[in-house]
Amino acid sequence: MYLCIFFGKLKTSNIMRLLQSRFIVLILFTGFLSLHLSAQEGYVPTQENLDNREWFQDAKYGLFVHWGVYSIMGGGGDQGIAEWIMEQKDIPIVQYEKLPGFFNPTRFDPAEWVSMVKKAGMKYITITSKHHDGFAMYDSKVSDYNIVDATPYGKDVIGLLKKECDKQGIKLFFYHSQLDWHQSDYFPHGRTGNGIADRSEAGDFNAYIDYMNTQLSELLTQYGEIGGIWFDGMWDKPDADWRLGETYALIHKHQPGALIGSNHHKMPYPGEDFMMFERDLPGENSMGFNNTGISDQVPLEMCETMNGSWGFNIIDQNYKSVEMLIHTMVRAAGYGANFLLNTGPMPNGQIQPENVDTLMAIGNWLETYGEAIYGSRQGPVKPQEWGATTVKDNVIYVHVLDYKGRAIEIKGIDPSHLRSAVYFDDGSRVDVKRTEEGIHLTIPKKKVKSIDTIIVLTLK
Ligand code: JFZ
Repeated sequence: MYLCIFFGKLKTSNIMRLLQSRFIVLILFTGFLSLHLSAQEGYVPTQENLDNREWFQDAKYGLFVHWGVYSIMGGGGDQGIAEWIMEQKDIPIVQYEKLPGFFNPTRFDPAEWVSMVKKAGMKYITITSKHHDGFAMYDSKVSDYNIVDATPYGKDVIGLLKKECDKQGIKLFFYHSQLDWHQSDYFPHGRTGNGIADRSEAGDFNAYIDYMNTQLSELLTQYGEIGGIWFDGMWDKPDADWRLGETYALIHKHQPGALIGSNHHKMPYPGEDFMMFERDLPGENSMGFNNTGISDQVPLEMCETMNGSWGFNIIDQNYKSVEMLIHTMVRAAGYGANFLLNTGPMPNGQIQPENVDTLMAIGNWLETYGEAIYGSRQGPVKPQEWGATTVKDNVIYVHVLDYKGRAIEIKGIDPSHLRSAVYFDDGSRVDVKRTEEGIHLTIPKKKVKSIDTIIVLTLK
């Protein structure tokens, strides 16, 4: 791109002459270099990676897990996001380092977790391997600040979970924080964590990136094939040289099939295999930080909390209803996006019972209606107030989530191309009217379902 813009301004006859100038060569070279360093330029996904992207889009629904030594604090009595407690309460590193000593999740039962995930209708898990507090929830050799070396529990929960996932056919992704409030080489500091009194006052950011890349290599080599890496935290130092190209190449070298995504709230950089939206439907920017467009190059995913926190919060009872969460999942599917629903396990290793109930209820719904979600892609009509559409082969699923009594308009469908239009529930025929631009669907009151009235349009 740099080259195109540069050359675009010059006549070709002048280019060779200009190139003879070493100065220009130097400029071009630095241009290449900074592009190279900013992302994995020229990245071409392998066939395996492309297949995994298809798998990912078919999967549609996964469990996000925020679990770390912060879980012990349970949000500290505040309503906020509990995994940020170190920074919210400005807990000095030396004090925070006491937490691993109390982390003993004796009730952690990976088989129970994964069975729950399966019953919930979820196809993958994305778990925090390291959050912003810098504590590795797995067996890391490059730092003792990890679950095996620093906790009385002493077991690698990531490894145990991975084994169980393999057994039960669930893919495992790792959330990995680039931001690190604990590592001394994470310097200069970024936008956050500046109230933590004993953070280092000098450090070598390049050494930090080396450390992070080594930890990533551990995650990519110790546990067999993983689903991918979910990055977060670059936004803390937007202008730093994160050496993304190197990190992404390293991941794709170790595991060409692994999908990389990053929560940087920008359009995907070269080397990234999916785009994510945090607590927002793609393109809707209700949070104020998702103001980029929607990529049509890579799969999409949105993540959402069940209450207001990612990590376990002992006081936050503000749970979203089953209906609300299903609606979000359906609307996400209507954008072609996956739904990654979060739980923050308790410090004893169990999942909050309230969350289990919610997950089971959604799983129940999916048992009946999953056909209209799994394996689907974005339908012909973008999500509207009334609902969303998904499509699979020659079938369009019209998900009516909020029927106001007005006809539902589906543009671009000629009634003569319709083989049938029926209710998902009982196969009875739906009232279809031809309009100038497509069709109108009207639903009698008695056919309206409380969560989602699904109409199945089969094309010839
Ligand atoms: C991030 C994490 O900070 C959070 O703890 C959680 O893991 C979530 C899934 O991802 O959330 C963000 C992302 C970006 C900003 C703040 C929080 N930001 O841009 O300030």
